[in-house]
Amino acid sequence: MEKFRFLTSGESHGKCLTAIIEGVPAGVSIDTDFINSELKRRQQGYGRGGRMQIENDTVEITSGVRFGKTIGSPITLVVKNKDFENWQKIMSVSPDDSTDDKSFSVYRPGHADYAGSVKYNQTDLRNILERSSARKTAIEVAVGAVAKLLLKELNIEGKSEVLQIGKACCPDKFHQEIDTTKENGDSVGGKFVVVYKNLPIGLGSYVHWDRGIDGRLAQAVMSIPGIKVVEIGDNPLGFCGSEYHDEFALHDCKIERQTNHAGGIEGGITNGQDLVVSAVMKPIPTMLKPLKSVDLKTNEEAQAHYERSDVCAVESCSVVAESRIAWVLANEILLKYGGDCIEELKHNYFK
Ligand code: EPS
Repeated sequence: MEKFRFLTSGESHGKCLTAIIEGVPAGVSIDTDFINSELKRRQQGYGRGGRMQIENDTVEITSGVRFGKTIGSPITLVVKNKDFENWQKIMSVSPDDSTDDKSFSVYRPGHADYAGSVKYNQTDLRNILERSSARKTAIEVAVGAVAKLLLKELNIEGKSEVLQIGKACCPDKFHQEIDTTKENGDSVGGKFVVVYKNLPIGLGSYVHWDRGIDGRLAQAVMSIPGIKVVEIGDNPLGFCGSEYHDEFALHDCKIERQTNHAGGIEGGITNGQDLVVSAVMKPIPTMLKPLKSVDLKTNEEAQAHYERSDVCAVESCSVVAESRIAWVLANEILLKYGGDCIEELKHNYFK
């Protein structure tokens, strides 16, 4: 069930990225500077490639907001691709501009190239790269920032932290790990955690398989490009029940817990503890050190395609995950508490 809906469009080197959001109550304060600061956070992180020197992502809001507040109508967000200036002919809509420049036909193992080209019957892998690119997460972060602004009205905030890059588990080793990887012409992934505090008890449900908030969060985070593992709370593998489950105690007649192995969800429902979601991002499949592959045009073995890319994007990915989680939480809050305007939502929420 969705209260909030959004669709995005846009290719990595196309003119712009666009989102239309429906379902945000009227009266939510929209701070454009905040959205832009989230976009900036996503662009940062050690190990990003040359593209991030070109882009300076900022949002343009073209509908749904008036004098700094939502008015209940669909909100349209646009983030321009500055790099489009260099790609106008290559990404042209017109058949008259058709060119092989920047087309490629050797699959990158681990990328969407192979399965995407078979699925969509494309021989120019550029047509797969452009939308499968993580560039689209820029507009998703803008959408997530709107969800975060709604959550802020209810005093709910989240943050993320990188836990591991490659084999390095200690933050002061992260840069060195990325530098070494880059020198080797390779790429590297890692692990991050997102924590949201001050959530109400009762978001999600156990009554149907698709109502569990853990499942919804897992889907939202797993579908970020490059994510291969999502965990809620501590990985229970190897724990006994008596070690893993979070015992209840009474303190001044209030229920308290000393541990939060469950990560804030029991039975597919938020339980009032901090929500803890962690995820593992695989190494980016575009590498200077090419892997063995096949050229779909010649049907001969070849070295995988390389073009400008990132060595590591784990920090950016953690910002994207914060946004996706904000979206899921905002949707669940609207499902539970309802409200066509912020006053109605706050009345229902705080009563
Ligand atoms: C990406 C390739 C790189 C990344 C890009 C994702 O872009 P380019 O091919 O233009 O150098 O920088 O990420 C972004 C553009 C971004 O905004 O995050 C890919 O192929 O997935």
